[in-house]
Amino acid sequence: GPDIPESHPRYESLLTRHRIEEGVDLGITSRQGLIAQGRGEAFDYLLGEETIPSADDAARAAAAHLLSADQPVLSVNGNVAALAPGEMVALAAATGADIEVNLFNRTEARMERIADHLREHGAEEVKGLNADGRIPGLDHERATVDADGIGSADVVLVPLEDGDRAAALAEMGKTELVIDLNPMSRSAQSAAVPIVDNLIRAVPNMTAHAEALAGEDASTLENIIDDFDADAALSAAEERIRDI
Ligand code: PTJ
Repeated sequence: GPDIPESHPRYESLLTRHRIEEGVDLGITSRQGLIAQGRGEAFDYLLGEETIPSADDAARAAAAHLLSADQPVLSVNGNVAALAPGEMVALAAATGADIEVNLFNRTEARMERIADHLREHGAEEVKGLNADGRIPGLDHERATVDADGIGSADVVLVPLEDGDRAAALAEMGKTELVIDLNPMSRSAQSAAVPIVDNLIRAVPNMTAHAEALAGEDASTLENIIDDFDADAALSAAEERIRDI
């Protein structure tokens, strides 16, 4: 692993960078993923590198959505696989969701490496390799999904999603949960639940909320979902960024 002293003021950020670099070396993360990470870090810095209260509310609402869903799916790309593979497996276990590899720059080699990587981190079934479904309104490669995965899901978690695909999934009527550090990104704007937080913090936080809510009845979950206001969450994040 990296030789970074834990006392370093930017320990977490350096560790995260190392994971992304390693992801590229392993053929899991795309080179564009490095750029995406840099963009995310800038927003994280402006947010104070912490989970702000509105993002915690969003993580709880997202957990309630996953627990209430008929067919929830967690989408994993090259950045997510490098940064939080075990954490995604834990979230899937806590919510009963499926995991599907879904890439912006799709190559068979990267699909398979990511699926293997997830299995090494405890995933039992990894979807995405059948590629027998389509998201309407996108070009062939970017539209490809599994028919029995994202294709028929009612609730989808799309962390770090590209804006076009986020909009196309919302257009299909799916309830979209997005993790994105940029509250002004089109993905965050098209989400039913935008979680403006670092993936590294947001995924374990969602799992903790899901575990805490596991025994609740359907109407309690429904109230949590109804009380969540996406526009207010985006405004709160933007205010936090501007006020620093
Ligand atoms: O592996 P692939 O081929 O599916 O490609 C994945 C990336 C992320 C490279 C691809 O989807 C892409 O290019 O995404 P964008 O358009 O750069 O958008 C990524 C968004 O995620 C940006 O709004 C970033 O601010 C945000 N982001 C980056 N790192 C993090 C993040 N949000 C939360 N946590 C992060 N660690």
